[in-house]
Amino acid sequence: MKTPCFVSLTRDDSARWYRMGVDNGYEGRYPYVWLRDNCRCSQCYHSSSWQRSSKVADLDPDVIPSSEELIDDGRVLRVIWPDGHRSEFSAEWLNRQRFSESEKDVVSIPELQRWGGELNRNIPTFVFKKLLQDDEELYKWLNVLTTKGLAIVKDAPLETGAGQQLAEKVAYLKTTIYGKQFQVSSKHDASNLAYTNIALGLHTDLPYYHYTPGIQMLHCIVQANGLGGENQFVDGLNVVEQVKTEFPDAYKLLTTQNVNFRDVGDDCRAYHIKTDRPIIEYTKSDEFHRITYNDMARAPSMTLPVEKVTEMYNAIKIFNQVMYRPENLVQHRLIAGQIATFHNTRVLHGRSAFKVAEAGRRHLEGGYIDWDEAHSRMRVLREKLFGDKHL
Ligand code: OGA
Ligand code: NM2
Ligand code: ZN
Ligand code: ZN
Repeated sequence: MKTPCFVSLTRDDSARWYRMGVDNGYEGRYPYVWLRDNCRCSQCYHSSSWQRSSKVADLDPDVIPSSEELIDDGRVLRVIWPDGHRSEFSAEWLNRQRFSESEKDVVSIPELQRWGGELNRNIPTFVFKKLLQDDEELYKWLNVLTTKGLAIVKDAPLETGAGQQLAEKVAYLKTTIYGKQFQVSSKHDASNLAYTNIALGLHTDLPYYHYTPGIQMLHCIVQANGLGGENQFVDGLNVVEQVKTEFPDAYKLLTTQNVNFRDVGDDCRAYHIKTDRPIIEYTKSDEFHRITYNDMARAPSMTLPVEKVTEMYNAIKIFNQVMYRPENLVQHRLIAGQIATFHNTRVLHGRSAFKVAEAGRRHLEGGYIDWDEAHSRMRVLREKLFGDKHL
């Protein structure tokens, strides 16, 4: 692609910005203060850290440049400031900085793909070894987790540590009160219902954390040799859309009223964690943010006004019924060597009760990765694979 050049430059001192035309047809407005704040000279910008070294204390928000010129055949804008300081900006760089017209970050605000029962026997699948060896494959897997929120990784070794290997291709495992990685098997005096053979209804993990983990991995090392132990998955986004159109009153409660979650006990250490928030959360700009749903960990104490309790339970029940509609549900019985990987705060997961015969047992190893680091890895991979650049 040809490097862009400026073809026009006009001052607007009352608005305090330049209007600049680029030879690709784009016309942008570049506020003076923003240009001054983003001077890339070595006094203002520390290039090896990609960080600003100038300070707002020295910045005049109303600054008006003394003069400006296009140099290098329009490829560079040079600005002289009232104190004599000089800044140079390449057209290529300014062309990518388009303020409100900036393209959305494809990594953190992707086109979300809703799904339902059609993923039965059709869950996107990746091969463990390939993910460790091939960056393009790694990007594809992370991209599926970002857009759909569910993927199976198959052919992993039948021993603990596979999840950690995968996590370390992205970043690292997130440690929680259940440890860096955790062993899901039936235990005496279980610290969590997950560590029994009882069914787990559809849920998101660690709803009682403010910093709930973003991605979950469940690596099947041994599946139950008796009946049961299947997993269920549902696209929470799909559920939210159905609740929104069919049950607007319930939707309103679920998006506005906080629900309390808590976890008390002793695992790696004694703990008592709690928080409260709405089951459905959207961002200020109306982007889907997250779902928090977990019957096991809903707290007995409720911050909700007592008058609202019964209608809240009705709303929760509606959410639950929509989740379990057969057309929304995906069932999958993991086989040893498969790792279920999913967006923990979008895709709800559950498990059927199970039985083991004789000396059998069921053993999954679990671990979490956070989205900040997964997104970071995706951006770095995009730079490498597709030539994406940062500003
Ligand atoms: C969990 C969980 C599912 C399973 O440990 O949080 O949901 O299949 N486990 O045991
Ligand atoms: N474990 C598996 O959020 C939960 O309590 C579900 C989490 C114990 C880490 C289980
Ligand atoms: Zn400077
Ligand atoms: Zn779980």
